[in-house]
Amino acid sequence: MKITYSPEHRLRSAATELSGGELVSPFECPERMDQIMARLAEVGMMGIQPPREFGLDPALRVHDADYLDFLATAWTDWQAAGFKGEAIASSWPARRMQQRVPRDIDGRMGYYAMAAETSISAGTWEAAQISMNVALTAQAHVADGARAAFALCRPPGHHAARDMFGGYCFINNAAVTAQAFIDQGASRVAILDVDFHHGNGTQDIFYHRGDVLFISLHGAPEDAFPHFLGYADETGTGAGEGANLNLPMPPGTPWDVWSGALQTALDRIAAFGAEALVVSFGADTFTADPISFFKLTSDDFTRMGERLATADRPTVIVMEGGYAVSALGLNTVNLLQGFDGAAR
Ligand code: Q9C
Ligand code: ZN
Repeated sequence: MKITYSPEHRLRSAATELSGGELVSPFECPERMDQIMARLAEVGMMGIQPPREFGLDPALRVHDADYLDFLATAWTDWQAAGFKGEAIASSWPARRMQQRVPRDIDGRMGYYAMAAETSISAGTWEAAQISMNVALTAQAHVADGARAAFALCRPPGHHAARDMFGGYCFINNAAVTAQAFIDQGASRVAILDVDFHHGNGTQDIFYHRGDVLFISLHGAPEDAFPHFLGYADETGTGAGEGANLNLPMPPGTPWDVWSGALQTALDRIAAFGAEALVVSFGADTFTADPISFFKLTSDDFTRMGERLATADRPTVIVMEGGYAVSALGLNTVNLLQGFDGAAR
């Protein structure tokens, strides 16, 4: 398994997350990567590659230009407005309101945010671009013939839509990766999202397209963030009809139920005839995750890796969430070892 990583993820070091009416230290923190890097060293998974520079063109293939311009300038504009804290959205173009981009930075924050927990801070935009480069470098390894690669991305990406940030995400690394396969000539690519949360951003980006199959296993929207997308009846539209599959599950879901949904997903990927597989991997399905409600064990992540390998496609695994920080290294590396042990 090729692994790509940059220590420059630390440029994303927000001080605040809005959680339960308080500003808390963010769940999505730099220490997450330290735990994974330490476990990789412990098991002797070495030869970790730094990212190459790809510029902004790959991001522009799945995000709107005005959205990326906003991300590039939001922190500067927020500071120029004289605000003391990190940039946090507080008003939205909600039901029966105008969907027009305001001039004021407070208004633009709300226009481009899909949730308020995620602050924009110094270095966020730089880290998001580096995270995308980490994913694209892994994609290049697989495009060059590697069986699989792991992109140790931070910040994560799957909640980032065509024109929205939130859920700790800014650039959709998995979407950029899938689009890179398409732009290099693949006619069908599958994205399998096994993060606890629904990959609303990835679904949004590919909902109208038949060339990218999106499948998500996640906490049901009635009970879990992002709350407003991820229902089973969202099946795609136009050319994308039938190329979106949501498999929501209730609180307390254990491996024997979750793995049944995984098999449904793998069967669909085989039937679709995907030429490459992008896995949005979050370890927040773990039983001790502080913000999630599935019941997977550390050993279940080994089984998950084994099962993902049975898809038998060139595979890029992209890091998304996982907030039980002290177990994150074990759980993530279990997944990689499970995959490597079963891959042909
Ligand atoms: N009080 C990812 O796993 N809501 N994002 C948190 C906590 C946002 C998760 C509520 C969760 C976002 C990539
Ligand atoms: Zn998640």
